[in-house]
Amino acid sequence: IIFVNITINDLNDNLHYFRSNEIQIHIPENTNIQHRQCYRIPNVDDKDLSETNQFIYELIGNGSEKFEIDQTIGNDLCLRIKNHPLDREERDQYDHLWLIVTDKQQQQAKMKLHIQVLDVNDNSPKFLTNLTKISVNETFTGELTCFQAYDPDEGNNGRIIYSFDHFDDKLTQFLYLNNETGCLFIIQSLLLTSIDLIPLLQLNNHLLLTIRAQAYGPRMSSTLTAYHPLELIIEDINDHKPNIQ
Ligand SMILES: [Ca+2]
Ligand SMILES: [Ca+2]
Ligand SMILES: [Ca+2]
Ligand SMILES: [Ca+2]
Repeated sequence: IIFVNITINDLNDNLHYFRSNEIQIHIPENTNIQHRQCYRIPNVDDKDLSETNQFIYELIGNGSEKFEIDQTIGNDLCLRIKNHPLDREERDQYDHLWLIVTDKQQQQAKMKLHIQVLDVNDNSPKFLTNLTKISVNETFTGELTCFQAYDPDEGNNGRIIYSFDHFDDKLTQFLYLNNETGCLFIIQSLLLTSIDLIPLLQLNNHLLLTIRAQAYGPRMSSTLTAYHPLELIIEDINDHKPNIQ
C-alpha cells in the first residue's frame, strides 16, 4: 500500500461579488471622528480561499474623499469618516459613491453606497431683523412688528419658539408675543399715565424688552438660544385737556 499525499492548490477561479447592488447607511452629523466609528458594510463573497483572494478596496465618486474603507470587523468592511466631521447643513446626502473591490487579476465587483447624514440640533436660531428701536404712539393697539429668526436645522431642530426674556407679569395686559410667528402685538394702549406701566418705564417713556428665540427640538447645549433687544419708545399724545383752575 502506498500512501500519497495530494495537496490541491487553490486557484483564483471564482469571481467575487457583493450580495446586493447597493446599501443605505445613516450617519448622524455629530459623529465624533476621533472615535473612528465603524459603519458596517457586508464584504464580497468568494468561493476561493482568502489567501488566494487579495483584494484592493476603493471608494470612488463625488464626496468619497470624506470616507474610508477598511476590513477590520470579521468579514464585514468598515466605513469610517476620514478627517473632517460631517455637517448636514452643508451636505445631507452622498449618493453617488461606489465601493470597488479589485482582485489580483484586475477583476472587479462593485456596490453603490447611499449615505444619508442625519440631522442633529447643532445650530442656534439667528434673528433676521436688527430693528432694536421702535417708536409707538401711546394710544396704538395692533400688530407692532414681527421678529423672525432662522435656524438651518431640520424639522423640530429648526423650529423656533419665541418668548420674552425677563418679562414683568404686569406687561402681559399690554403686550402679546405670538410664540410661533414672533409677531408682537400691543393689546392695550401703553398710556404713559397708566399706573401699571409707570413703574416699568425707563426715562419716563422707554420700555426695554428682550425677545428670545429658542430651538424647539432637544437642545445639545444652552447656547442654542438667541436674544434680541428691543427698546420701545412710547410717544406721548396730548390726550389730556389742560387742567385750568
Ligand atoms: Ca476569487
Ligand atoms: Ca451641522
Ligand atoms: Ca437648531
Ligand atoms: Ca443640524
